[in-house]
Amino acid sequence: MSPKYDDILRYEEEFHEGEQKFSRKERKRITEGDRSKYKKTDQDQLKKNALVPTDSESELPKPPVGRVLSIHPEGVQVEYQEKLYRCSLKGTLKKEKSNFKNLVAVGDFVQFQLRGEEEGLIVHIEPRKSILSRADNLHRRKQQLIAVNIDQVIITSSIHYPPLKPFLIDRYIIAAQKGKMDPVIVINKIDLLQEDTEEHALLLECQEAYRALSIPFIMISIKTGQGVDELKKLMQNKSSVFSGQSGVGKSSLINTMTGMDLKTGGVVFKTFKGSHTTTTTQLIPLPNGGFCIDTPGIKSFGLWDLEESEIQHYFAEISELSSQCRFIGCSHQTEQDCAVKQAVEENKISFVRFASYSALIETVREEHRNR
Ligand SMILES: Nc1nc2c(ncn2[C@@H]2O[C@H](COP(=O)(O)OP(=O)(O)OP(=O)(O)O)[C@@H](O)[C@H]2O)c(=O)[nH]1
Ligand SMILES: [Mg+2]
Ligand SMILES: [Zn+2]
Repeated sequence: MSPKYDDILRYEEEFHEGEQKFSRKERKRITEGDRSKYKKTDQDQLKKNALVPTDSESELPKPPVGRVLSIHPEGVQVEYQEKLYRCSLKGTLKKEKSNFKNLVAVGDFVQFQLRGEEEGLIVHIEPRKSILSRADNLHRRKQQLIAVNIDQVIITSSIHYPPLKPFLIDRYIIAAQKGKMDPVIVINKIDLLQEDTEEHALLLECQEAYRALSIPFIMISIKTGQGVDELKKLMQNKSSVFSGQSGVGKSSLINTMTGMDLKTGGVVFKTFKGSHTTTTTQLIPLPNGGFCIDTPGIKSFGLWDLEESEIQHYFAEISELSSQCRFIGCSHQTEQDCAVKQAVEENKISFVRFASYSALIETVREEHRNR
């Protein structure tokens, strides 16, 4: 690997939980709602309630289906017909076996039973059409859901504070595609870019590589307004989740897009890292149709359930050439007569993408060794 980007191509830091953990006391408060038995009088009350349509065949009330906007220690915030409900999760849902660390996520469509004017009990989670998740640090075999039922992942990075991390971008692309969403790459704080620097060269290399793969690559700045309209257009009538490290400007961008006033934070002077300003994931309607989701910054992004043989599939420019390698199933690492390594040397494949691919192969092998 060329030493030119050595300083920039670091990507793996310790895991960060992201969302604040619920204390035991808070958890107890959330689950309290589950214990009370569903009384007959409640059923009658529900039938009378205009919110609940009646199924004419069974005469049983059909619970309304709302959407999860955010999740708090006090409960799950569900929106239904422009009204907000504070919901808890039915006990039986918690007992269902799943690969997920969290059962319900922002963007979920949920059936809930009314438990008063503004309260409800979630009894069913509708099937999800897409899932953005990452590996949980403690239980690597479990996924932590970030957001669900969304169209695209806005992979948010910045040019400085924190610096651009192509390895992280590539992990996000895989997570997006695995989870059935389109990736969109946004490089924020472009006003801080200095011409003819190492960062500039890296940025141009990334731009060329991702555009060749037909992945939108938007350079943007909330200070100068560059790229803002381009992103707005891409987000219109779609649901998008902003994800990336702390301090890259996710909340600032959402404020610019929506005219909202989400809290934004500075960067820790000593480390140039963000200060983890956003602490909860939330779904926000867009003024001209569509939704966006703000998420807390992540420190690293572990991919869930990724096999070595699968990795190449996510690097189209690499898999395209592999039929020309001498060995079938060449991993393009130490093998002889490797067409991919040759292409990297000839600058036909981006060196940054290849470095990222190789790092992923190494990570997955390492994980297998530790299993
Ligand atoms: N120079 C410059 N600074 C920006 C830009 N966008 C955001 N910032 C600054 O970057 C800092 C972090 O912005 P936030 O929007 O809080 O970042 P975030 O990604 O939401 O961070 P977390 O909530 O911690 O994950 C703030 O001080 C913003 O003013 C930009 O385009 N240019
Ligand atoms: Mg934020
Ligand atoms: Zn090869």
